Amino acid sequence: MKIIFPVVGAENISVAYLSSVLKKAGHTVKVAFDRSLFNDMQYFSVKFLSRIFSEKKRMVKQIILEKPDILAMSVFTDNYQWALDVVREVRKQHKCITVWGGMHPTACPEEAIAQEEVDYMIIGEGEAPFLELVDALEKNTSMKNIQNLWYRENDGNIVKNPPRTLMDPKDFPPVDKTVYEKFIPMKEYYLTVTSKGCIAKCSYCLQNFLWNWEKEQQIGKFLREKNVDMVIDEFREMKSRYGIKYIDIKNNVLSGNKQWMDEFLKRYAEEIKLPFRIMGHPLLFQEDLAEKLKKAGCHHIQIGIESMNSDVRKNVLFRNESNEQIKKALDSIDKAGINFSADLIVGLPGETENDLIVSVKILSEYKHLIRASIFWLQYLPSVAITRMAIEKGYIDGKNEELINKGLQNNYLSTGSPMEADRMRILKTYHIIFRLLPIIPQKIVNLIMNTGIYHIFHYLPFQTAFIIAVDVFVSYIRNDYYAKWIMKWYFKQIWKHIMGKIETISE
Ligand code: B12
Ligand code: SF4
Repeated sequence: MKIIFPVVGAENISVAYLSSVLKKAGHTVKVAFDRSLFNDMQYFSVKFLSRIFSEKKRMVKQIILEKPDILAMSVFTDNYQWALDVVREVRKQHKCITVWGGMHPTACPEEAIAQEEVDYMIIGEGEAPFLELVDALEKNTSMKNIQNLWYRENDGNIVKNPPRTLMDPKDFPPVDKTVYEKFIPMKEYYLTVTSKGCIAKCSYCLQNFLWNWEKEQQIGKFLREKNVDMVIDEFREMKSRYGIKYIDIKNNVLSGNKQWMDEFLKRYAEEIKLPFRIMGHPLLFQEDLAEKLKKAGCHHIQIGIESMNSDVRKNVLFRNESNEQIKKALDSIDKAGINFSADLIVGLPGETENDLIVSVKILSEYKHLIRASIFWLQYLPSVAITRMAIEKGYIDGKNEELINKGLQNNYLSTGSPMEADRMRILKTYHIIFRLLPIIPQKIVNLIMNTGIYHIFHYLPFQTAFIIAVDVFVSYIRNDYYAKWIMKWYFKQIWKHIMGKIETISE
């Protein structure tokens, strides 16, 4: 069968996994890519520019020309409306079956299956059930025993097959990166994940939902990691195929296993020898991990701090690390000499301006902080913080509907709805955080103690200013990741102007 996965904004790794399994079984798989510049749900969000640079219509036209049997939608909350729209537009001119999967349908299955754009829906892991579904569609056989599958029968009845056991990480398929060759310059930036699950289950994160759901369904172990051989083999292969120069290991956290990390870092340093970027957690850095990472060539650590108010962290975010542990982690990274970015969430219930001032002052101590990344609290469906916010009346039923329909602003722009005044105050801090990596500590203290920073409150275009500061600071601090994205953006804008945007893979 011919299957097309429409993808928006950034590379979607799930699709690369599913593609390799489907191709191995003899199906034709393509990716239709909508760059969605300036509304990519990943880097920038500037509405009026996104309209100018939209390529969605061109992508839809291309899908129709390809006449797929199946449109396969990999859906997270922020692309849910985009996905519904793509199916509607394609089906106006080409009738095809749709199969939906991914984080949003798994977390909000009732919402998704109620849509007429959804024919079949796979909750949880998709590799085996998708293959079984395609087989059943081809042979016109029963779907009753396909675990993880939900579908609508002719009489409108919804069949909800039970979930299946989670995959053993040894059986994770190889990634099929060929579907992205036309769109992503893999040579400069190779994105990968080597595990599923996490060492934590923070209240605002989808891992919170997955942990509860997988436990309730008793379908297996939450944190699963590929073995070191599999990971090194993947990197070696991609190095020789694409000549990759930089690897971003985007696992929720690098690993939950000290032995794995030791073995991996040793072999990476000997066999791969490329700069790499990882996701860290303060609790991983209580011993000598930072030094080991440095020795292995780690170039950048993205670490979640989220808030320096320990009560908010514990009771609202369900994060158990103490302020001392956070400082110890940052000290060790700074001392090892690895550049790092610190993630913070703004808009948290219970967090005060004073807490933000404390965070600014603490982060200003670190020489190797090259980015303080601000994420706006976005209530995701089916996670603990969202339930808590509903119970406490921070959000009402109407907002819950927006959440489940993917209609909130994402956490790069302004997150879940909040009062305009509060948003303006938080944007003021957003600017300060963004400036931190280029201001000496003494000046930061002066700015914060005298209150001069309040002038940012009166800036007419705070968002534009934030973006400009971001670009400037990324260049001054030589932030490889941010610079790569900007370079890619310029190229895409140029291609758009020249009418040379590609929207369908080979
Ligand atoms: C790597 C990663 C990224 C990478 C790659 C994106 C990607 N989707 O691959 C990058 C950095 C680009 C990214 C960006 C974003 N991400 Co992200 N990302 C992840 C991360 C850490 C791993 C995802 C992954 O690839 N896992 C490996 C794959 C193989 O497993 P999987 O995702 O579970 O996929 C399986 C099933 O879901 C299913 N499946 C998936 N799609 C489909 C489709 C069909 C048809 C079928 C049948 C099955 C199926 O089968 C897959 C294989 O088993 C997850 C957290 C997590 N662990 O899930 C967050 C996560 C998916 N990201 C999230 C978010 C919010 C984003 C952003 C919107 C945020 C942002 N602004 O940065 C952007 C979106 C950008 C974009 N335009 O796509 C959220 C989504 C929450 C939600 N409810 O939607 C997550 C869950 C993290 C969180 N906060 O909780 N992300
Ligand atoms: S540590 Fe990060 S990925 Fe893990 S549960 Fe917390 S927020 Fe999610």
